[in-house]
Amino acid sequence: MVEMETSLGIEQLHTYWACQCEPGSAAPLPQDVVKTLLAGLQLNVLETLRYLHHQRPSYAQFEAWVWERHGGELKEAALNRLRRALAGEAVGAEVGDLDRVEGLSADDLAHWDEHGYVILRNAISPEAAESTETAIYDFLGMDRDDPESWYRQSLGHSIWVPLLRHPTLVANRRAPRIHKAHAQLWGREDLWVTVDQVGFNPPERDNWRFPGPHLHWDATLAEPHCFELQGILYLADVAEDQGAFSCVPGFHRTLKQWLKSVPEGVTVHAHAARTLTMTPIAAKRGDMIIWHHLLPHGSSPNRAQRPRVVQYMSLRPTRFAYTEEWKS
Ligand SMILES: O=C(O)CCC(=O)C(=O)O
Repeated sequence: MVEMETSLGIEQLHTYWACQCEPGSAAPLPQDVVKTLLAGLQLNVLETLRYLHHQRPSYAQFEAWVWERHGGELKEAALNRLRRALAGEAVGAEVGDLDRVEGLSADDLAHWDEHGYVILRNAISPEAAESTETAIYDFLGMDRDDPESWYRQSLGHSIWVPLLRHPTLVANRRAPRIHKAHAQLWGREDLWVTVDQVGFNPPERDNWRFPGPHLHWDATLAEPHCFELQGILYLADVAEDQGAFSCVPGFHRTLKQWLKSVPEGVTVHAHAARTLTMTPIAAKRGDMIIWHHLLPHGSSPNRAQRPRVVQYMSLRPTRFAYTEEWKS
């Protein structure tokens, strides 16, 4: 058994570290607790796993690394909220009282029920969206108005951009309207925001073809099918042909039945690619699309004139139902 010395005072973080760095020394945490732990400490899942597996740090080194991610600015109040939530206490919204925040309308909620996605208009202000868009161009060393610059930087052949903690990204994660809309959909306010990367999907040209993501699920298809949300924030207007987020609306209601129609010997993904058609979702600068994780979804080729620039984020409560078995 590994001794726990801690300055953050979060027992589950020690367990998480032990499971990654000294396998077999501790019983794994439930998946929802891991997600809450990492989101509550504002850690990105991939960067954390990479650090633990490549560096094999001591627990003290791991805690020091967690502090460094935030320039030492992990606030005691935020840590306390996380400690209390992980101990099973009720906690409120991260961004304070949501009662007077305008969220999704009755029409939005009806759209959600039918289609499994909703556009949260003005999730952040157009000004905030534009500053984030600028931060992403700066990070990439590109000029918004110089198409040649959009293809200069090598990100590998990918639309993902590993920018995680620019102050504008951090501020967007705290947007009250985003927390309110997710609280309405989850039916609770004890939500934790993921620290996800951003996206840059430039117009296709001869030496740059859309690399995906094509139609996929980020959810297990094993039953029971549980509820979870995913989200994308448009940082500039996106037209349908501009690399828009795409999904199969309403599929959360028919997935179970559809799975029965997959022919013997054919994979679910091959059958989906052959038989399902995604709808591209246009929206404005500052709008957020929130979708049910059972909707097959992906991005799409950009056949317009300007790049699509986005920030990804998901909000989840402290504890939630999930299915252990992974089936794709
Ligand atoms: O970037 C997009 O439009 C799609 C994002 C996506 O596929 C995902 O977040 O899983």
